[in-house]
Amino acid sequence: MTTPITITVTGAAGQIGYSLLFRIANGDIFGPKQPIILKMLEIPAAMGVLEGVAMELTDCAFPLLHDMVLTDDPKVAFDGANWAILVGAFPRKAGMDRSDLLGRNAPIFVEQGKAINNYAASDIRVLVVGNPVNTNALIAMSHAPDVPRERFTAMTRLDHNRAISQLARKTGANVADIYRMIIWGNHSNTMVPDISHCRIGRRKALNLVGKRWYKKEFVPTVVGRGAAVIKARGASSAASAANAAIDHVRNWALGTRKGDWVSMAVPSDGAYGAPKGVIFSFPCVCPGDGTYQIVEGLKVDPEIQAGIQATGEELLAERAVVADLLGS
Ligand code: NAX
Repeated sequence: MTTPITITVTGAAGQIGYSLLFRIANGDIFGPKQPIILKMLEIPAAMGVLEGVAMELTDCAFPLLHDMVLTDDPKVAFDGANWAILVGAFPRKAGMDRSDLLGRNAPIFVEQGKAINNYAASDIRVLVVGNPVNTNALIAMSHAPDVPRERFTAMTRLDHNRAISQLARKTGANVADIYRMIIWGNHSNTMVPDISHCRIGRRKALNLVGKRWYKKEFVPTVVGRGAAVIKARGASSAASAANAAIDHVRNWALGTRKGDWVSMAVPSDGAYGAPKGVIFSFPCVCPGDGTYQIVEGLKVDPEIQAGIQATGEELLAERAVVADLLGS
């Protein structure tokens, strides 16, 4: 039998967890032949709810779900983990600004970075979903000095998927025919959705939709989509966020499609004028062996370049807020 993959999910009793766990157990990341061990981390107060989620996972009788571990101890949760999806974080409450949220959530990622360093499997790969994702991933990475830095990533895939869907709706194309979308930078209002390299079949997307639509409709819709979902649903995106996490990990593990790339927030090496030493969303190609490469050599429009600069500055400011909490 194939050796099971151990996947740790934090914040497992939350709303994203409730969509994510069932899809992972169903084989939506690694396919129908790969058994899975799910390790689920929660805070003590949410362990009762997590028990209920685990009961439902049991009741699904997923053939691939080899074992489950429910815990409030990061050591137990990350022990032997091959993949970690860090969803658990405190949500932003009324009156909190971004730096309050950073300060509130940073200690979670200090502790989890250390536990990943000390207990995870040697091939551990990490996706951070809990906000503010880029800087939380930076904090965790900085406390896991024995794990190669490129194993820490943060999620801008929901923004990427939202952007593809908006473009598909506008042009009448199928989402599957849209290639080479980019989200640059921070998963925040400064993110830079970029369609200047997008192709729909053989045609350039920008020629089909025009720059005015891109600026006046597309960018505000993509950037404001999270808030629009909250307004409509009374709760933040959950199933679509879980879906994006699955897309991110699946592509990273099994590869991106030929001729295409995906947006992943990864440690910046200064490519495209992004600041070094932050976790920045770039177009990435994954060959299917658990690695990724930032796409090189793209010509960047001056307005997009200015956006890359601004979102990079925001990430540097976030890093400054948590400077005391960064490890090596
Ligand atoms: P919920 O509040 O429903 O669930 C979060 C769960 O995390 C709770 O059950 C809580 O008990 C748990 N938790 C808190 N601290 C923990 C810790 N130290 N260890 C383990 N678990 C812990 O939030 P949910 O809607 O599931 O969202 C989770 C996170 O995803 C939030 O930070 C949210 O802002 C972020 N999102 C990120 C998105 C992205 O595109 N990157 C989009 C969706 C979402 O907004």
